[in-house]
Amino acid sequence: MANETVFKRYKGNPIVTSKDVPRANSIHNSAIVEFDGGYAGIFRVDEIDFNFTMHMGRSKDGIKWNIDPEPLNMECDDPEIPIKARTYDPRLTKIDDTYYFTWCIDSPQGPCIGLATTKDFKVFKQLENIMPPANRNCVIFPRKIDGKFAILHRPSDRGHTPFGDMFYSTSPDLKHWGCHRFVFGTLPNGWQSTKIGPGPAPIEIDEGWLLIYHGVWTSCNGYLYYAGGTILDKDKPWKVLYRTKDYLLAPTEQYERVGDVPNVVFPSAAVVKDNVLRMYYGCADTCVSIAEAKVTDIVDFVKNHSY
Ligand code: BMA
Repeated sequence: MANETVFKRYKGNPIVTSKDVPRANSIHNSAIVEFDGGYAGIFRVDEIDFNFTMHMGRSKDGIKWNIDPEPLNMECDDPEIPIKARTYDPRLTKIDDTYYFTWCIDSPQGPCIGLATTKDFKVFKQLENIMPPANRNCVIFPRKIDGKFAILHRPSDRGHTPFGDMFYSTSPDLKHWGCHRFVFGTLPNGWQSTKIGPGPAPIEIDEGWLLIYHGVWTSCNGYLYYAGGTILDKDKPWKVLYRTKDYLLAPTEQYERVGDVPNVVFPSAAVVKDNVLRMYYGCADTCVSIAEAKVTDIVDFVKNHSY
């Protein structure tokens, strides 16, 4: 396939389309983890009335999915926390026996970041929102760092955000977030020149944290989304050790080129098994696909194709 650098696309892509949920206009940018001998997913479903909802999905092999026709329900002890608005772009992280789930909420004051936990993918407990508006991308690290929960996130605006840098923040209790550190921003003249944002939960490797992120550039016809890679310092993850000059994946296939938002690959989940990383990514805001690469090959690529 065209322009493959380190990732190889699955021949059966896309693996999830609007056919998988009755009221779906499109299903894309979704979160997937290994769970209970198989896989669990929280799928972004843009419905036919253009409400954006999140639906639970289950799969034995991570490729063929059964997705609930109805959006998932969350419990919350404080009625002031849930905001009735469109929800989208979930990310999932496992810490110990709990799955932490962040997503974007189109609140009346602008996009903000929600947080919920689940242990069984049946009961979801919504907690305090992690970030107030405007912030559109957030993912939690898979373990505490220096004794605190840690996130990467991307402050934004109320619209389609023609800018965007990545920040690191920590919390002792998932309620109070601070110690904000700039991680990295855009770079001129290329696929990551308009904005960047965190993708799947960072993966711990010997050298630090491997983070797959999205980078966006603006052509005369609008935004194009690419996947890039970076290695962050293990103890101080706001320090960037390597960052790709060449992209890891670009929209080149028909299902990435053509859709509701053309020319988008949006990495949103990664499952690692036996040194193979399977990346789940949204395609053209229309469907979900997968691509695989050895973790060691991705790390080598990031190191050897960096600034
Ligand atoms: C994300 C979302 C989408 C958007 C997409 C590209 O940040 O906000 O609505 O179209 O980027 O997949």
